[in-house]
Amino acid sequence: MSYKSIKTEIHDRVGLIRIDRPKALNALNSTVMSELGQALKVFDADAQIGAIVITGDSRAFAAGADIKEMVDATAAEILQSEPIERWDLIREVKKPIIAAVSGWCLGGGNELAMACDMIIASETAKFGQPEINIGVIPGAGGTQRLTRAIGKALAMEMVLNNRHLNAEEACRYGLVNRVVPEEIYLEEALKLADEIAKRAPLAVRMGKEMVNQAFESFLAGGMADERRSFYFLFSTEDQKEGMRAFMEKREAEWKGE
Ligand code: DAK
Repeated sequence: MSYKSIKTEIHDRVGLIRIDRPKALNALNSTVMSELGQALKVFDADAQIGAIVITGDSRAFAAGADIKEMVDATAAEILQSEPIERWDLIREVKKPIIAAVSGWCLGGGNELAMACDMIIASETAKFGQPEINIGVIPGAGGTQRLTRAIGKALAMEMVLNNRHLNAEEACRYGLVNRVVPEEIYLEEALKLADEIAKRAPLAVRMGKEMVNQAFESFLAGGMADERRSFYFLFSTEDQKEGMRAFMEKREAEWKGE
């Protein structure tokens, strides 16, 4: 299968997906989200594949959803847009997914990494939920999974004041599994995926499902509420101003309306 904005490879029993929009710091536009969904489905259905790795490049895992694509969206359009289904699809994948993260891991990028089952970070990884800078909030788990992973105090700072975590902090606070030098972060993720892929497939599947159940009880309600708040913000002037200011490379002027 050939894709436009991602690349896929098979390493023995591991399926690798690389997000491939380096000029836009791998911002997750609808093509990426749609292709990511397709690739995950293909690997999940392939009996030869036992685990999946998602990565970007050394500069960015992904700097968030594509702001240029969202700037003029209305609340109704965002609510009806097909990529929402893609954000949900990752939760349906039965095989373990490891995010191999280097560089920027922001907004929707961090939400994508957190939707994976484990995160291997390079020393240069930087995690954040900067949506507040552009007049919105996280819309794909950034207020929910993040809070569960690192606790309320830090999650508040990240969501309300764009506090970033460096790789060492992200590891200390439980967001990532481990931090390794940039030269080997992908290799390390592939190695971990390969080890898991060789284990008893049904036990791995049940193990993933059960750990997620422990982590995600009550998550669905929280995700739905988060998404409604996110949609609502697309009916505000501040969302338009925030996203336009990003594109025009200037400071936003907030009106609170
Ligand atoms: N979208 C589009 N383009 C982006 C981008 C993004 N998120 N991030 C970076 N780029 C582009 C820049 O515009 C620039 O393009 P050109 O100007 O060269 O054409 C290029 O990538 C390189 O970026 P910079 O020149 O800005 O690079 P710097 O090293 O100076 O800065 C940075 C790196 C990561 C600090 C900066 O690029 C930045 O602040 N980026 C935006 C980060 C951000 O705000 N991310 C959150 C986006 S909102 C949904 C659920 C969830 C979401 C959406 C929908 N549904 C359920 C429907 C998620 C929303 C978000 O993620």
